[in-house]
Amino acid sequence: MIKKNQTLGEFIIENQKYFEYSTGELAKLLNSIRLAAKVVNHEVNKAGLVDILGTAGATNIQGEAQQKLDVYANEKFIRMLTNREIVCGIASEENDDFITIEGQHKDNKNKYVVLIDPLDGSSNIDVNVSVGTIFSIYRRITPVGTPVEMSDFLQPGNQQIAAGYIVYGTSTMLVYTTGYGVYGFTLNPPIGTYYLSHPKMRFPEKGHIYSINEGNYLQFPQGVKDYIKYCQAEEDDRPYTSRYIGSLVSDMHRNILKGGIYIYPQSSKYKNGKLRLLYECNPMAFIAEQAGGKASDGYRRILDIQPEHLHQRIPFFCGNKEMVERAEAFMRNADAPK
Ligand code: AHM
Ligand code: MG
Repeated sequence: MIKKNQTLGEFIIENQKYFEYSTGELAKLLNSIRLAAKVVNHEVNKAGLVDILGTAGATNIQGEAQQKLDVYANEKFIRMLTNREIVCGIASEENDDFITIEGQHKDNKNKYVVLIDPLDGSSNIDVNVSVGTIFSIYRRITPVGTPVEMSDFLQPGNQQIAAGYIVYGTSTMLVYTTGYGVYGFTLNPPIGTYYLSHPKMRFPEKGHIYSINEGNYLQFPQGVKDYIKYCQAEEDDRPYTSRYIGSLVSDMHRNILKGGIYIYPQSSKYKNGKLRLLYECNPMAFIAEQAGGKASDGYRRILDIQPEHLHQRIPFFCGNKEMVERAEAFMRNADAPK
């Protein structure tokens, strides 16, 4: 039964019966994510106060400067999941390779792997703009009790068991799905408890927001340019509102609640878009579909794409079903022989 103001802990326990393979492991896993998120939230909140701002000097595998808080969040999530011995492998956007959790206890019978973007949008931290964590959970496909392999991580998104995000915004929220709808919980900071505040999150029937980095307009494919012009036209219920935070979690969260489309397309600069299929697009696509929306690379359903490597990028069109379908139609039209 769904009771508003239920705590996340209660909700996870009460609803694990809906989870096909449940043995309590998934509940424990979600619990660890919730705990790590609290710790990271605390650190993100005081980012302006302590000397933790700025780059850590290292660059991640994509050659981007890593912020200190990325490193911090990465360590916290990995440590929380590793110490509690509830997963058999972790892949993080911040690590070149996946982590095998097997050596420490050879009886590791855990079934789940976690893929995580520990702090997405981190270039926004030093200007006090919301950032987020994105996670995705799969059941391993190699035999339990053996070290995980690459194939456990390179599963199409339609195999996800659960996915979610945490938005460190004006309030901190954890939003997740296990394939039975999307539920949002808001953190009450003094008590440190998340309460169910957004049961059964759904995109509104019609969306009126488009979110895209329009500064790159000239680099976009013709279909995207045409769709932007469609959004801006003074016809029917348009022009739509343009809103772009530049923090995927926040842009998606707002669009689910208010109705809109998020696009990070391929461009002359980013041939395959910028976002990562495994850490960003698949979990967001699962959540979007569970909220009645749609996610596509402009042509194909994101969740049906077979990943080829851990840090693969993919163009991303995600939001209200009708808006994504219209954007896809513009892509097809632009490609059609004239
Ligand atoms: P990150 O994983 O390095 O933080 O990059 C992902 C972020 C998304 O949160 C955001 O939507 C996008 O990059 C913004 O990119 P841009 O500044 O090119 O518009
Ligand atoms: Mg990211």
